[in-house]
Amino acid sequence: MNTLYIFPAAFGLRNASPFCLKAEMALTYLNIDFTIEEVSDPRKAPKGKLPYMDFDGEIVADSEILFEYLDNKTNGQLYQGLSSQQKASGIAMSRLVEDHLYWLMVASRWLDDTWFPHVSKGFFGDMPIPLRWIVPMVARKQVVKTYNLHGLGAHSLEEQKGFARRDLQAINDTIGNKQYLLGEEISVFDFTTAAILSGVFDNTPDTWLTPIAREFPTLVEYAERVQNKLGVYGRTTP
Ligand SMILES: N[C@@H](CCC(=O)N[C@@H](CS)C(=O)NCC(=O)O)C(=O)O
Repeated sequence: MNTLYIFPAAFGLRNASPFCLKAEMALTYLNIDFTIEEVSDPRKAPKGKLPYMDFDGEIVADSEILFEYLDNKTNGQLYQGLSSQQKASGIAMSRLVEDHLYWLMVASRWLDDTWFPHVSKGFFGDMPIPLRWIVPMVARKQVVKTYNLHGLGAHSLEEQKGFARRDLQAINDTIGNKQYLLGEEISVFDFTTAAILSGVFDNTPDTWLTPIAREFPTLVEYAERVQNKLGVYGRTTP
């Protein structure tokens, strides 16, 4: 029995975490049977974050470590056909989207006073009062702290928008006229990139990041192409 643990649906997203979505994409791509279990409190996860996976009692936590595990388990099917240069470009892109753009997406949801109520309702709305009031504020403080430690929190909103636009431009220019990041064939790095873009385009309502990303029609089409190809969507209704 293979079980993937992810967050419950929230603010228009069936799979609210890009790390969870990319894991789901990889499992689907490899035709691996799995069931999904929702976890509301990531502190219960082995590394305090989602996703993690249970393969018949063998626990694998972290989406990139899961990719390595799946690649080994399938005799190299996940990274199959990629040159070392393509793999290097893919890893570099993953770092850009997951260690930089991801945090701007988090800030656009959690740190914007007008958007935070959607986080609060989506993630904590089922809690009993007074936890429903207290826990979101505590969690938000933790996000503020992490964002400041990352360094992005030192910048004005306009400067953060500038960073976001340059990240998105870089993804846009990497795709160029190709169907996918690395060429005409889908690769594991498209799961990582499209999962983040789905989180930017499909959270409802738009955050401040969404219209910046929509300045790049290539990215809108690309995110759809990857999700359509796999039949795995970040949003609630495909
Ligand atoms: N490096 C991890 C990152 C996972 C991650 O950051 N997950 C977030 C959700 S998008 C999480 O569980 N956050 C909960 C927390 O930090 O308390 C991976 O690739 O799986």
